[in-house]
Amino acid sequence: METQKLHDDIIRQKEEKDVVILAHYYQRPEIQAVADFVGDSLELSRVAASAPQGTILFCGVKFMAETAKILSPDKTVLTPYPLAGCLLADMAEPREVEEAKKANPTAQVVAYVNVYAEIKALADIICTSANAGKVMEKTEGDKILFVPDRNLGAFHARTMKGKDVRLWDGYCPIHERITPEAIERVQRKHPDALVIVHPECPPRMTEKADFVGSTSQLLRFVEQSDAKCFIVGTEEGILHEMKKKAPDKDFLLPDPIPICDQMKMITLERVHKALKEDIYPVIVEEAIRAKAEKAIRRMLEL
Ligand code: CIZ
Repeated sequence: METQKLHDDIIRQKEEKDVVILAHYYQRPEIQAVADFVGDSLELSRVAASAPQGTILFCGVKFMAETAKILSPDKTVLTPYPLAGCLLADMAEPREVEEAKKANPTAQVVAYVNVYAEIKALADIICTSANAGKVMEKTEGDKILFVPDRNLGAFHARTMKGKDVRLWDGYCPIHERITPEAIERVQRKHPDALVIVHPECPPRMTEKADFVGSTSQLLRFVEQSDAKCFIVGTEEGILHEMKKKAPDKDFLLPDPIPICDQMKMITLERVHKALKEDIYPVIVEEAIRAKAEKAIRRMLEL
């Protein structure tokens, strides 16, 4: 089916079947175009929990759809493609985290939302890239085991006074390649552009950037800034929403362009099929779900 027909059929079906479609900022533009809400993983999970529809079709990677299911256990959460994972989330295995907890019995485990349900269940508290600093600061005790993103953890550990922060050795391979060199190749032709990057980028990049923030913080920044041109150091899908929020501004990407193949596994054809056939339901074992929910709720209470 051609793109326009798929689009129209998805809109018709979701209304007929009373399904809400949620899409992450890193999704393809045509997926964002059929979504009822576009946001970061936590914003979308909150929307999922309060949505009147009984079925949520979550267009994002596995840990995001799982987070929605953890917060909305009584709803059906569907993912258009269950194999869309996260290379960063894959870097923390439950057994390894259990061992690290045993080796650091007094540490509070702060897990970035970019982990699978089993790791969320092992954590004391969850954080997002928008609130990691606040969560770390408010965590009880003076020792933190931060899982799994060493770059996000290091970015906030710098300003953490009196806390011993142990960083897991994980990273997002897409953000890891956003380096000062990747920015400079673009900056040569656009010397006046502001450099704004995600905290998953390596420290030598975040140290040099004009602004560092999560997806929602980057979006707010470009809307409010007086600058007219930005080099955006995060997954390229964000540009779709940036252009909507600030249509009179210019947005450039590092060289090479940061593209997450996992995010891009969600296609219009797969969304169409998922809606038509009511596939694939996200399942999280109840014992794990309940523990993971506790760690997420602790963050929400802060
Ligand atoms: O939590 C999210 O949605 C991700 C992956 C990043 C962000 O900055 O929002």
